[in-house]
Amino acid sequence: MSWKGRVWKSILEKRRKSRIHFTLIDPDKTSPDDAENIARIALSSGSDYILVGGSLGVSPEGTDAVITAIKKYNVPVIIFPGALNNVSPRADAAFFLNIINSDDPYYHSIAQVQGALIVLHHNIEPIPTCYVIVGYGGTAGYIVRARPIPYEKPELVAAHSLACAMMGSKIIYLEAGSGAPKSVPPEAIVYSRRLIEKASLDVLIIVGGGVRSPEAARILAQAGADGLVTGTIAEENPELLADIIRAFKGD
Ligand code: 1GP
Repeated sequence: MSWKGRVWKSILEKRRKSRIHFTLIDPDKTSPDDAENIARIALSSGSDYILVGGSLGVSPEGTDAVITAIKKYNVPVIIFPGALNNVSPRADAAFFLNIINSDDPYYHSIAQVQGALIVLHHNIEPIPTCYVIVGYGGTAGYIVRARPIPYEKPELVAAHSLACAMMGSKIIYLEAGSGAPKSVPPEAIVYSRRLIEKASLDVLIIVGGGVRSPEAARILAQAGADGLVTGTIAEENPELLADIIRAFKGD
């Protein structure tokens, strides 16, 4: 079954019932066989969507092969592009990114202009997403020339989130970077939510990077995150994934 054109609607429907978990698979680090295995574990652990993307070494062929393997399961696959070579016609949807704290104009307009035509021609559902890089930032932060917002400045994260919401993003993705030593601070979510509600705007806040324990996931949920993205844990400690998802969803 194709999810094309129905992914955003399904995210909203799912959120009405529960918080949402996304499993990130990096086609550079994961073979198609491993991707299929991770997707199976993720879905049986309660994950809702598979994100596919990476910042380095990702080829169009590798992305296609990984998505084809995941598509054995009836799960929406969303591209989370590190670059245009992540955009695959096999994907159902794409986080169409505005990297709000990149210092590089390429990531504010040219990448979107180039990507828009590819997304349209491949009939991929675009989900306008504002990407806010906090603290560690990781490889993604380095590659996109982000100026990561210090962990100690949650009010600055919130000001970015408010701007994202005012510019019409449907999702705000607060990113500490894959493998970050600590996740985005919970205050950043609390303050973001407060400002966005004050402005009477409606946007989902998802958070990712460095979440390795149920306790860390619970703290982010209690702070008001709508969605959690994890990547590394499914590769390194898949037996922990179900507990992390349960803690985040509050089941
Ligand atoms: C990276 O936020 C994601 O974009 C996932 O990070 O690999 O640390 O779970 P982890």
